Amino acid sequence: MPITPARDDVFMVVDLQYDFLPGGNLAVAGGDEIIPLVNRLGRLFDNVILTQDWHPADHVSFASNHPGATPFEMITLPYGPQVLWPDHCIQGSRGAELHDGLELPQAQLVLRKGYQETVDSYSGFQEADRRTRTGLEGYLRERQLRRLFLAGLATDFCVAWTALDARAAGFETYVVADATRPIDTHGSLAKAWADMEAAGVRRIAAADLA
Ligand code: VGL
Ligand code: ZN
Repeated sequence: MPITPARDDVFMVVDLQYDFLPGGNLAVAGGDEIIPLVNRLGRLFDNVILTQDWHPADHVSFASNHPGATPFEMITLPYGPQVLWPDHCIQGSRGAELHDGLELPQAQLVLRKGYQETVDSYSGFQEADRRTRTGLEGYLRERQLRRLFLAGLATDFCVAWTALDARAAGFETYVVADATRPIDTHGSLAKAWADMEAAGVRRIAAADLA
């Protein structure tokens, strides 16, 4: 039985920005392949929201801001472990723009995250300090949206953290696996799927939606 999106369901498209696509500063392999699928899925939903990674140039997650560090190294920050990344999604830069090929004209919210210099934010719901809220939960509740369907980049970071926080907030949460692509560093992909499964996130394929 296909899953048919209802009026109170929402399709959430995570970080489909140039820096995460081939040619970008933190390119996710095959990231561009999901765009046609995301566009097709988007047409099934009345409600679409987008997230946009949005960092200041001096962001704590950039290896370039830690003398001697190299990208993909792990460090410990006051709020816990942090992967250091190449500079990416700098506010106002081309790499931070949403991909032009996205055809989601009905999208209702673009939620920017990771804008605080000292805290990363993979999740659309809360920052990596695990306490600063973005307002997304309140937005979804005020609009009485019920089930979340997630696609975008990257499976094991922004998609997974958003899905886990959606579950923690009590939303029925689906990840459309083939409409995502992973970074996979330090075992992040296997851990992300294990954590999502344990939290009750449902893993589906685009073909399950109609
Ligand atoms: C992401 C690493 C750093 C993501 C964002 O969108 O998954 N990954 N910033
Ligand atoms: Zn980022």
